[in-house]
Amino acid sequence: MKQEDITKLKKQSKEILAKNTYVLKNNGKTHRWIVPSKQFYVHQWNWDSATHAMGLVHSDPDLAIDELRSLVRGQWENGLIAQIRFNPEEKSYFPGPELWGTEGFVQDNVITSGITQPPLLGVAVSYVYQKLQDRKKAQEFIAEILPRVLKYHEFLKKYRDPEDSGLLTIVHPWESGTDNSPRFDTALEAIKLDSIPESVKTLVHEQRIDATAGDESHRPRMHDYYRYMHLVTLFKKWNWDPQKMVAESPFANKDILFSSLWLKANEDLAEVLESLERKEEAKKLQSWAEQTREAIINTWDETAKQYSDLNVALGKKESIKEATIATFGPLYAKAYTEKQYDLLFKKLTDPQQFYPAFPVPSTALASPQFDTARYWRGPSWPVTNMFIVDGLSMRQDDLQALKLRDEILEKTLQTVVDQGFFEYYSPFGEKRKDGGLGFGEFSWTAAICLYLIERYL
Ligand code: 9WN
Repeated sequence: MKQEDITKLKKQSKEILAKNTYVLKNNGKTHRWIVPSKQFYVHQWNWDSATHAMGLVHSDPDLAIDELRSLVRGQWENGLIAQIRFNPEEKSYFPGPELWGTEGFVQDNVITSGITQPPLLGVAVSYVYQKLQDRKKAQEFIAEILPRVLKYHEFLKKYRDPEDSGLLTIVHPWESGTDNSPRFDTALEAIKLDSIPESVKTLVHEQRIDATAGDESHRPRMHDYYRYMHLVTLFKKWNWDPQKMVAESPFANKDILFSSLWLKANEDLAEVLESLERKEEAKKLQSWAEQTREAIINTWDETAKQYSDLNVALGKKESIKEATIATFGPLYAKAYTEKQYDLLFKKLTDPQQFYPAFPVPSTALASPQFDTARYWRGPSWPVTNMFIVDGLSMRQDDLQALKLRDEILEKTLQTVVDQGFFEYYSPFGEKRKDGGLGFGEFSWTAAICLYLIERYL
């Protein structure tokens, strides 16, 4: 990459993150957090924030700390750190705070949604702790944040892996972070549209704004949204009972990507605990990580040559064979046998599946469900590329892996230079008239550029 492009990318990334930062003064305290994009996502999102902090720690460490501090501030009594922490000054996202019925769980005046997102937070906390140059600040940061993150991990282990299998259950596609992925289609179709109350459909019709704020062909379809809101309405009726949500939700998925991030977060946090001489806690997290590693490896499907999610809704146990980006999550967590790695590598570099002009598409090109523009059904995303780049780079003596890493890294950064800071991009590298796909001026695209440049260039 040209040095001038790198310099420009860094400058623009910082500007986008600054522009998307909110400052709120409350009871004499100042709170700051970053929204994903002012064009639509005007609140704070869990796994987005983790990437924001990882990108910012090198250039604005105080903002990186504030970002994580603000996210964990809304932690529930039971340990949940939610998918969305709502911004009291903004009304324009659907479903907004008034639709979740979570007021009873509010801590410190922060209203949140009632579900979670992939647990990248632990990875971010460890990374920020490690990279903070001011070590006194690092110790204060970790003393403040670590108890909350550990409590969140206790929540996830207790409620999302009640059978102690090592694989974590998500109860809503939004919890996967890859919301509209075709790997959820069959499970969602089992929720019959005529079983969804008319009031829910009307609400979606009247209030859904993403498809008008953005391009409808990039967003989920109406029937997906009916089901998304149906699940929210059910959980609200169950007063967000975490046990019931897993046992009785018509959508429950043992998710490979979510579990991979869980594994990586546990290992990274175990290292932090180890360095703090908290050996017993470190051992516990390390053993959770090992258990998950083995469980992920065991989901390998020899025919599809990939890891498989498991539909566990209402007592089912159906292995999901859709070819999506989720199968590369284990690269990031080093959860593979060497034989599996070789097959994964082959899949990743196959131009018919996952290696078009701008890899890595969120759904295999050959899948009948592939769609160039609709979110998580085909487009390439910087966040999943970051996992793959980091995952390949863990293979220290493997020249082939490192070469591929450099190529994906370069293509990711170059695409942002050529098309701007979008939410996602066409895997064929084509540019639309205004740039990439989804919403623009996107924070994690900016943060991931900063992180990748800092780590690899
Ligand atoms: C629902 C904020 C979030 C990301 C998700 C992405 C999208 C929300 C939406 O935006 O999801 O959580 O309304 O579409 O799928 O990964 O965290 O950027």
